[in-house]
Amino acid sequence: MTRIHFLTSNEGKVSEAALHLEPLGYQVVQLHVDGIVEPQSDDLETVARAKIDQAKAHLPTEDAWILVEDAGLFVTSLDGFPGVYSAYALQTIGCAGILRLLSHLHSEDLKVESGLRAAEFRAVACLHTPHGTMVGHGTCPGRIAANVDGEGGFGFDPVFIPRDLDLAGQPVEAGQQGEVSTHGRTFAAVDSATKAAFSHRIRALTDLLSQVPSNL
Ligand code: ITT
Repeated sequence: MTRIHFLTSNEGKVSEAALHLEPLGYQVVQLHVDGIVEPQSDDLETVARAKIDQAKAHLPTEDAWILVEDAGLFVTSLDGFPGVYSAYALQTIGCAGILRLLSHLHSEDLKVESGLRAAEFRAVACLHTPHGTMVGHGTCPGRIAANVDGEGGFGFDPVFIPRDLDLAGQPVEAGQQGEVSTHGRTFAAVDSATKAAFSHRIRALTDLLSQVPSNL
């Protein structure tokens, strides 16, 4: 099994990555490095690459594979906020704060897949190997729930409802019904295998792995 050192402070991200990568033959271990600085940037890839560059000085072994994955929640009617500031927004205003920021919307808009509540999770995964650095991107379109819902997951999961998926696993248009659905429940109200079918993180990792040469 190839071991992947996942540089992150977030155990929820490690569990989701491990659930996906271990059946594919990768062992995922969490890597803690003190003093990693996130640059001020409005671009997830810039942040992920900067973290990889800093981590290179702390490789557990010379040929280690290091994974960084940066994600954020982008709310359309808030011009993409919290986006790259998601970690800070979660610590300060939290899920309830996101709901408050949208509380001026008409109550009818809470019921339907309203464009006003549209949001998406985005993730960029960056893998450093001795053979080069690869980057994968993933998104998960959806909307912000009317209320906090569910006990599972982490971060903004309790306020995010993903769009349904079609038979090919692709998100359908906003407001359309698909073959795969959380039936209006948030990511925090479904099990981890269900979240994985929709997840920006899993999409970013899949994109990333498609670039890893098969002879490595
Ligand atoms: P590291 O940077 O140490 O990896 P982090 O928790 O800060 O950990 P991100 O920068 O990727 O991770 O995420 C920014 C915020 O967005 C953070 O508060 C997460 O909890 C939240 N977030 C990321 N992915 C999420 C997901 O799948 N579901 C819910 N919230 C998520």
